Amino acid sequence: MSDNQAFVVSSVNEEQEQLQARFQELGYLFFKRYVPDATCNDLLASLLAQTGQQVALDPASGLPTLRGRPFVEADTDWDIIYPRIQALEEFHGFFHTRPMLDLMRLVSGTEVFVYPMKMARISTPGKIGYETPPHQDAYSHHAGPTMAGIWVALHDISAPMGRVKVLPGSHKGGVRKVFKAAGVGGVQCEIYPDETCWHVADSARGDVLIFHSATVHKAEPNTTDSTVRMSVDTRFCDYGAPVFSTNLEPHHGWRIDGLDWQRVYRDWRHKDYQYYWKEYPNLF
Ligand SMILES: O=C(O)CCC(=O)C(=O)O
Repeated sequence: MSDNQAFVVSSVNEEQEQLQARFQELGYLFFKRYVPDATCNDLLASLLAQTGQQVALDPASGLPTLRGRPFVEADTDWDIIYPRIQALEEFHGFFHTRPMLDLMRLVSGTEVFVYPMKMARISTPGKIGYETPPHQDAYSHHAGPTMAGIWVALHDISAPMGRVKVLPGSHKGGVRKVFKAAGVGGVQCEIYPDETCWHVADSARGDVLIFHSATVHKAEPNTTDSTVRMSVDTRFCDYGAPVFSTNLEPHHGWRIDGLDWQRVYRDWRHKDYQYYWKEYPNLF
């Protein structure tokens, strides 16, 4: 039984103390249309261009549409597409742009460190049961309390497309036991019987969700016939907080042959965001 409630919407025009208090209370902040349409469209087009037409923009709906076989993270098709996406300079650079950094600083109240690992999510239909199970990033990224996730909708996302939902206030109980699970990440955390109220909402293109490292969150299944949900996310923390070594790799670099920074950086035009963490003072 679930009694979902809508995300509480935050605005960058609110007082910083108010935003931070809400973040500490709910464990997340949801900002409507923070990222401009043009930025989302360009990034989405670049991601789609790496799929070899397996996912393409439907001219009628303007939404990514599955043209080939369904796939999920770590499937053969995904393993071919994902290294190409990881190699995109604009995908990595996006999280280092001024507006994105400003938003992270607003929530943190201090200078931030953006994790090198950047994630792109491609949730296709036809893969029910493999969606991201409930988990806490504090466990999966070995991170402390100032780490947070920042997730961006690259197009409008409605319920059947597989939205991301959070368990409000769940960060207050610390890091939970985990169990093996099907789906992205392979583990799920314990959910207590009284935890039936998730916060979730349809997203518009450019909506941003920021969630505390211990906030339980998960993805809904994509139950559409052909629409694909695409979003991007990364992690950040207060500058100087400890960052675990696994976060310094390209996402899935640990299991896809040749997916390393050398490969990722091969065709980049600038060096600004290459190996920028090497000087970071608190890696472990
Ligand atoms: O977008 C998704 O499907 C999953 C996002 C997520 O769980 C995360 O960023 O940790």
